[in-house]
Amino acid sequence: MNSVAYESIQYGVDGGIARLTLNRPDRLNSFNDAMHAEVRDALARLREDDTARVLLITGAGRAFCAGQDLSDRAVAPSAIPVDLGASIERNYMPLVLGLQRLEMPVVCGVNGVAAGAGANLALACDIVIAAKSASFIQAFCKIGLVPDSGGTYFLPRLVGRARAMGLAMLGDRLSAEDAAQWGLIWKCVEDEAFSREVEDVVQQLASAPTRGLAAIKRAMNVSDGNSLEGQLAMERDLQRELGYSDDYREGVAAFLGKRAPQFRGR
Ligand code: LHQ
Repeated sequence: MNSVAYESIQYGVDGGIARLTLNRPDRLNSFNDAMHAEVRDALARLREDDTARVLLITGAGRAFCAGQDLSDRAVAPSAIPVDLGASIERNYMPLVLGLQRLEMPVVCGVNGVAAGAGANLALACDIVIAAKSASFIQAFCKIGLVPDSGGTYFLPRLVGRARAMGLAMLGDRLSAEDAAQWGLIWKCVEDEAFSREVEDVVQQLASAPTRGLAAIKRAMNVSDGNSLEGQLAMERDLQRELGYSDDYREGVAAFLGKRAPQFRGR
């Protein structure tokens, strides 16, 4: 186990699985500047770690993440006006872009309530599994703000404009079950089955063809802004690249040999 000591998060890599747990349970794992800095540091280490093949993000305690810590001095309205844009630029933009650009699958295990930027952090991940008792709240409208961390990007793409508008303007709590039914997340599972289910998925991804999965992610992430022709060309280029990989060779050999493949992520 290769782990680093942090105060607001837990982070370690073992057996190809990087685990990042938001760990300020008494504040419902809301983000302050210090926690952002630790997450940035962990993601920088992860990018340099060639043993890691999947990232799992989850929360400690009863919540996943309540978004921005509204009591943090960096964002608290006071006599001196605060520039929230600076906080977004310093913290949330690199976080969301960092996860999207990470060359491996990112699984989000939503163990409890995900509110504000916490909800949209989950949506920025590649596979989101929520416990049945979890929920999603676009809380921004309740304090006069706009959904950030990609909320206005991901929501209409995932659930359509009508539902995106309802969520963003009313700020209602969406149950994990409805989130799955609406196509906001991959799956909602019973609370008792949650840890097992998340573990099964990350184990599967840790022994999958990592380069191929990274290419799937790259293609999906640009597909909205691309024409069909552009996307077909991208698929061609990615397929060309992957056709030279060890994992493609192994996958085909295993299929023809009627045995389980041993992918190395190369
Ligand atoms: C919190 C928080 C919290 C501090 C619970 N902060 N203490 C980006 C950049 C710049 C500026 C602003 O925003 C952003 C992005 C954003 O994320 S804006 C949205 C920020 N988040 C929210 O507005 C959500 C606020 N939290 C809630 O609405 C509720 O806490 C939820 C619905 C998440 C959970 O409700 P409950 O289960 O009833 O728990 P609770 O409200 O009793 O919270 C437990 C404790 O955690 C409590 O403290 P206390 O000392 O009374 O035990 C809360 O004050 C604290 N807490 N969220 N974001």
